[in-house]
Amino acid sequence: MKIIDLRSDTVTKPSAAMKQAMFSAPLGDDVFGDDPTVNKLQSETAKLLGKQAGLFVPSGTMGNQIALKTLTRPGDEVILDHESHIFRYEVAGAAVMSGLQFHTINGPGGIMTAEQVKDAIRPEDIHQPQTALVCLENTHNRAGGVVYPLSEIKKISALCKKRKIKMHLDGARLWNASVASGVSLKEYSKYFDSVMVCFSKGLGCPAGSVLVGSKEFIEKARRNRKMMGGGMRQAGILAGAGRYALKHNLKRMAEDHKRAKRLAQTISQIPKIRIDLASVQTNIVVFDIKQTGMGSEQAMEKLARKGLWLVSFGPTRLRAVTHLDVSDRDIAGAGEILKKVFISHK
Ligand code: TLP
Repeated sequence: MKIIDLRSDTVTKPSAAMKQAMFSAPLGDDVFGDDPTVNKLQSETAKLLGKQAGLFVPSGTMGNQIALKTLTRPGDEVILDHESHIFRYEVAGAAVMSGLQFHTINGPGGIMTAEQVKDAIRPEDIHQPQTALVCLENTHNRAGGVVYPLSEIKKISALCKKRKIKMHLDGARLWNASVASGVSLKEYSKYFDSVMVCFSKGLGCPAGSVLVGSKEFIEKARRNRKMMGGGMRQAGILAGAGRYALKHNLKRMAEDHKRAKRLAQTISQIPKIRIDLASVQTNIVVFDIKQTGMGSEQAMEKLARKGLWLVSFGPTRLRAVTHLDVSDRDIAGAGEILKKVFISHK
């Protein structure tokens, strides 16, 4: 049976051309700083995002955790959305590795407003922790891949500058935000002290993320990367995939976004499924099946039996993600399977 795998954009496999780029990448020992392919990917990414320097890391999670550690001191407080990846999916790493306390905000549709951030900043008071950092996520995964409005980012940045609070961007899918909105990567990054971008999601690489910021920030981050065990040796074999992806897989993301919209349209026509079409702005489709009487686990099992793989985003919420390895035909097929499972279900 053919499987249509929409669990995540992390499931893509490197294409033959990407593998060729990996095989032929010049290599060196990156802990000594002399892998030429890693060095190129770091500087190319930093340039794209308008920052002084970059650091190649094995995963998005490690990139976020290094940024948190580098920008704070133990006992500091970090403001972030209650549905953010850093809060939900990073195994409390910031508490364990950096001694941080999280102050979560329920941002409407994943978007914390400047007003909410302002209310969450701690006053000068010896009883209270110090607010050191605000983290945003763009696109916002659990909110359905929504693009963070630039106007709100600007307001939060102005507030943080005034209060001397640093800002980090989880930009695992910043590429998608930029392709969808037309706002440049540089413009989005300008308001942050550090930005993490992933190569292993919509760009189709097997692994790797890059953290960017000032030279001084990256020097400190390099030490923290070593401490966390993320100093890799001939990592150019992975960075080679990243360099290939920047050239060939960035602009085509608009296709993934079109396919996600098409899938969302089909889902919106299935009675009893709730989907907010306005939230489908990039490559992620989140929908609620509560009224069908089925739970996520049961639905995923039924869908999988017919060849469609999704993930659960809650007891009655499911997520589908389009990516490089998904075709128009797959999207049509996924729509048919969803209709069969949810319309014939009593
Ligand atoms: N997200 C994964 C899962 O962990 C949920 C996915 O399938 O979407 N930031 C954001 C916004 C992410 O969505 C992810 C991965 C990460 C960071 C972490 O990246 P990795 O998996 O490379 O550690």
